[in-house]
Amino acid sequence: MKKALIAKIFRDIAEMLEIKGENFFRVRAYEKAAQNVESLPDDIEAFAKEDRLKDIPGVGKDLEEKIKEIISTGKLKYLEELKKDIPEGLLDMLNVPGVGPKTAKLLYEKLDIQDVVMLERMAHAGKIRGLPGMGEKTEENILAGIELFKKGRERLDLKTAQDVADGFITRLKKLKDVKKINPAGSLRRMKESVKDIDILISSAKPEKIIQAFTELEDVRDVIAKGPTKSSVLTKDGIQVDVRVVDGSSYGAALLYFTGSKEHNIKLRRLAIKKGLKLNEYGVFKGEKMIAGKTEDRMYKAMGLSYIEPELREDRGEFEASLKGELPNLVNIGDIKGDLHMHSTWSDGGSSIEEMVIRSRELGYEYIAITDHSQGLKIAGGLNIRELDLKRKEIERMNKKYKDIKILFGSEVDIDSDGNLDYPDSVLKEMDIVIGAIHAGFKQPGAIITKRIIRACQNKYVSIIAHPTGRLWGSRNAYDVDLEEVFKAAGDTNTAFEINSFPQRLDLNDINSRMAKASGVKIVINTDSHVAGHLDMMRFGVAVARRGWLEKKDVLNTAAFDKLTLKNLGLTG
Ligand code: DGT
Ligand code: CA
Repeated sequence: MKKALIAKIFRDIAEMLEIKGENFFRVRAYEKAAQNVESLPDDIEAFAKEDRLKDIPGVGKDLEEKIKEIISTGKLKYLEELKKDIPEGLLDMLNVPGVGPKTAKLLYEKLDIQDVVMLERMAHAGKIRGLPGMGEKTEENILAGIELFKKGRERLDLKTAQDVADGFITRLKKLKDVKKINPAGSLRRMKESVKDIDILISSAKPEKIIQAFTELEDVRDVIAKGPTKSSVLTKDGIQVDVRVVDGSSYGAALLYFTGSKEHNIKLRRLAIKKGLKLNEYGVFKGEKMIAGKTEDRMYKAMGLSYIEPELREDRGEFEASLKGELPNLVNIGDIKGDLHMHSTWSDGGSSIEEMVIRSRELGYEYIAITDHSQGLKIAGGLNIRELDLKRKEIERMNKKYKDIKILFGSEVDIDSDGNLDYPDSVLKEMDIVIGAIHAGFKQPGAIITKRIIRACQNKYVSIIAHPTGRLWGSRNAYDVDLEEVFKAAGDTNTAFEINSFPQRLDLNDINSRMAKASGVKIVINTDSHVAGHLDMMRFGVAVARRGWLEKKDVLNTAAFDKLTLKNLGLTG
């Protein structure tokens, strides 16, 4: 918990300094420190006790003192000082796509805009177009950005939801009267975004459990409280609902509260057709309860085989279950390697060796280090000379760590015409080439589609990364014709990525399923920028499962000598 707080304070400082127009390097120093603190594998309080804070990259004397202050007081005087000059609402405004520190500063100084609500009002009133360098188009962009910002706020990304749920479940599990406990709702179905968190408990003492739940440290408000259920808001304003049921109905309740609503409705209809009654307590034949304890028995009582939570969206799972044709979904344990990650060679925060060490801990057989390409200057893209040095480092690492194969690659920018950012002669020397779009998102659909198709046609491009470009809360998917693109992928044997980053999850569930139907192979990657990100793989796997993918549909479930990526193995 402390790590997240420290990282947040450092990021707030970085943004405040940026608004104040401070030196770029000071701003970056705080951002880097935030990233490095976050990715620490250990508890930072233990680190501080052992006097090892300075071992964290980017943390010197000054930041060490600041971390200590946050650990002991829960806040930082320096940030409180900065807040006197800059209203906190301005920081929130930076979360609106299209509003950077310079714009925020200008809006504040000229129009006294202090938060997103005022920003929206002024943009609607046409007051922003009068400022230097701004016009009607800027106003339109700001309003569109606010829409995205609001959408991002309405629902939580999957990782945040899971972290919050884990925090509650860990504490609730410690109560001695809790027999079983599970997340339910959209979180259990691993939907890419979650509105509120549902937790189901079986216990013989519901009132005691509910009382303890409402008294947990993270609870800010109790919205509703009854003998067997309660809803609360956390300190961050996230709603958590807990329900306590008897063990004999646990399966029925879990089924009901996992949803989706559409799945439930269809299930109840099916029960009626069979002359049965279904509710959150069980399946009944007349007055007699014939199932309720486990979900498996519930499904069986209705003549169905067990349906995994990720499939419960009424997207054909009943038909498949009745025919015995449900997919055997890919599991996190099937993943043998991660083929998209960055290192300190470009914009990552961990060295190649640190990435290797964490990947070995995860049990991977292979990874690809795929830093950005030369044109992407803001992300520290590598020029051709640097590529050579990087390759040598990878060779050294391969000698040092014999139990994992480290592939030399790059995430190569696809330019606005569909050309790749290195010449073929350079691409040819790589083990793996990932093509990705990083600019020109607003081009017409036909052009973006053509760009990606051209990249697929390059014989060295093995994978297209984050194929639709959407970024949670800040950027909609670009207008790309996936049907066309998947056709080209099939023709050229190019794999498509499911990017596991919670803000991306791109391809998403529906598009992944469509890729499979078009015969396109999928790779699930993390696109890690620090070693700690490698653990995000589970979110990409969740998307794949929601997309009905099996082990055989996902290339990086293969052992290294069976890896069938286009162009892999052509080089040394
Ligand atoms: P969310 O919270 O919007 O991300 O999505 P869910 O699926 O978690 O929805 P939520 O929290 O409103 O309800 C949890 C589950 O309870 C839902 O997945 C299915 C069940 N449920 C809720 N309302 C209804 C309903 O009106 N009819 C039926 N059949 N089931 C419902
Ligand atoms: Ca929910």
